[in-house]
Amino acid sequence: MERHMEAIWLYQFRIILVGDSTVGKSSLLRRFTEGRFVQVSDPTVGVDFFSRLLELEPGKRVKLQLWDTAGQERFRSITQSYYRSSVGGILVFDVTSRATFESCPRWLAEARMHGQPGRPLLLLLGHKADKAEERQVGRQEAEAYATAQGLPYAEASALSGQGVEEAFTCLAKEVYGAVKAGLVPAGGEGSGVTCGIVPSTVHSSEEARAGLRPCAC
Ligand SMILES: Nc1nc2c(ncn2[C@@H]2O[C@H](COP(=O)(O)OP(=O)(O)OP(=O)(O)O)[C@@H](O)[C@H]2O)c(=O)[nH]1
Ligand SMILES: [Mg+2]
Repeated sequence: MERHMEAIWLYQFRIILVGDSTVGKSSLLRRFTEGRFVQVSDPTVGVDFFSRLLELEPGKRVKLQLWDTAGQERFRSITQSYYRSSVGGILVFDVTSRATFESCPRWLAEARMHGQPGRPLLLLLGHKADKAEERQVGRQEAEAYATAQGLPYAEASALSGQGVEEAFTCLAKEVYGAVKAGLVPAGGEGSGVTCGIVPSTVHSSEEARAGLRPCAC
């Protein structure tokens, strides 16, 4: 019974992670979905997939379908094809590498060009915040850039775990708010939002399994 209840979520959001190679996208996703840091991380080839449930308000859970893209230039065309069906995204740079911050306008332009109008909703993330002495990009500067672009800003470290939960929660709440406000279509073809099962209306695990209850939207 408990296992089936675990599967209940209100919405599923398709989220894409982008940013230069080695900024730590895969490490961040491993920390968020597996709760651990893996020291040696190979460059992502093409695209990888992770998922996790997140409780945004008591009893209101969403499932995040997380697409980990490759930062290497040769995979750009593959990455581009994922913007269209994503409702949210995290644009990651490494706070100890100025070059990765300077690439952000290019990533942003690409997301805006290949996504649907107004989507994906993006969050800018300054990563590897544990390496304070090696910083090349200050928090204020990054925050100012994010604000100018209309994006929320967060900092995190996959190594220490600092700020990781908060960053994903912040983005998921942005998306949830947009869905509730009707700014993003829920359940439409390629919208990046799938309607799930409303926990309060599920009466038995059989119904939950069969997906017999109405959609939340
Ligand atoms: N100090 C520190 N190092 C990190 C952190 N996250 C990742 N790294 C290291 O950064 C390197 C690159 O990490 P990845 O997660 O593979 O980077 P990526 O963005 O997925 O790279 P691509 O798949 O090529 O796009 C690895 O050596 C990680 O161990 C962090 O939070 N702090
Ligand atoms: Mg990777």
